Amino acid sequence: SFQTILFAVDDGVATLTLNRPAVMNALNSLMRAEITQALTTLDASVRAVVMTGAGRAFCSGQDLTDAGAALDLERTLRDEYEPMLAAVTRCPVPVIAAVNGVAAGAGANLALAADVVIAAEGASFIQAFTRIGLIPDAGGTWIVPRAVGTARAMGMMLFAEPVSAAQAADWGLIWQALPDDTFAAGVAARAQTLAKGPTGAFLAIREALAASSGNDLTAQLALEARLQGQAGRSADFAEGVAAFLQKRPAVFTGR
Ligand code: T3D
Repeated sequence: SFQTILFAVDDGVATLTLNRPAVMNALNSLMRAEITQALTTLDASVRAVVMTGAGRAFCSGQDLTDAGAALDLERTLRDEYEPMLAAVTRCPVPVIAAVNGVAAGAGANLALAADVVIAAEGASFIQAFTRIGLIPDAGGTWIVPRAVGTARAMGMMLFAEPVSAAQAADWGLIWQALPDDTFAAGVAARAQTLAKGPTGAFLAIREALAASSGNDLTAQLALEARLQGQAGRSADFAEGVAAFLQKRPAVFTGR
């Protein structure tokens, strides 16, 4: 079992809760390792992951009590942050970040690495790094400008101000901001939809969108053809078409 996260599976959905609420779920080495381990050893019954935070924050980023001048940031990023982010972006099932409260520094970028980000209205996203003399890491300089454009990315990063959940949704940084009182139910409903959906198609969509910014249209059409070929050979496609013709809901198995 884990020390810095909670991990529970229910009805096809694994919920990974960052669980150091006294420090706003700051990331230390052990938490990075535990997140990586949990996401790379999922049981076959799991068909969606929800990542969230215990207490009033989602995650406050790097634990600044372990930082100090002695910390080799380059090594930590390569050996600990990169595997953690890869475990999210290459997770074998879709990942929802359920941002229950503030997401700061690497905590913001951990959330933004998920396939779908749903935030409670009281939550905010802070590219906090310049407050301590650093640059955004954990993928922030890749993902944020693609989502919101360079002007907004620069503003967020130079000024390190909180961007509210509503503003983040408006800008296209996240999928949705939900009222605090319907947040948990809204996240659970989305997680069930993903857990009962065509997993292979979901992962192929992730792959296609991730590749799109590095491809020209010709290359992207070729990628779509390859991925759609694969989806077309799935049991879920056969079931989807059969269910449509029989006018009943499809029962997808993720195969
Ligand atoms: O290692 C590397 O390779 C470098 C990687 C860097 C990646 C990064 O993430 S750098 C950015 C690190 N994070 C930050 O700079 C954010 C620091 N935290 C904050 O700015 C604020 O705490 C928040 C905006 C997140 C929340 O503010 P607020 O006012 O709601 O709460 P608070 O009172 O500041 O925090 C509550 C407690 O959590 C407090 O402890 P206390 O006083 O009750 O004992 C605070 O010290 C602690 N805490 C919050 N963030 C961190 C933290 N402790 C350690 N590390 C933290 N990041």
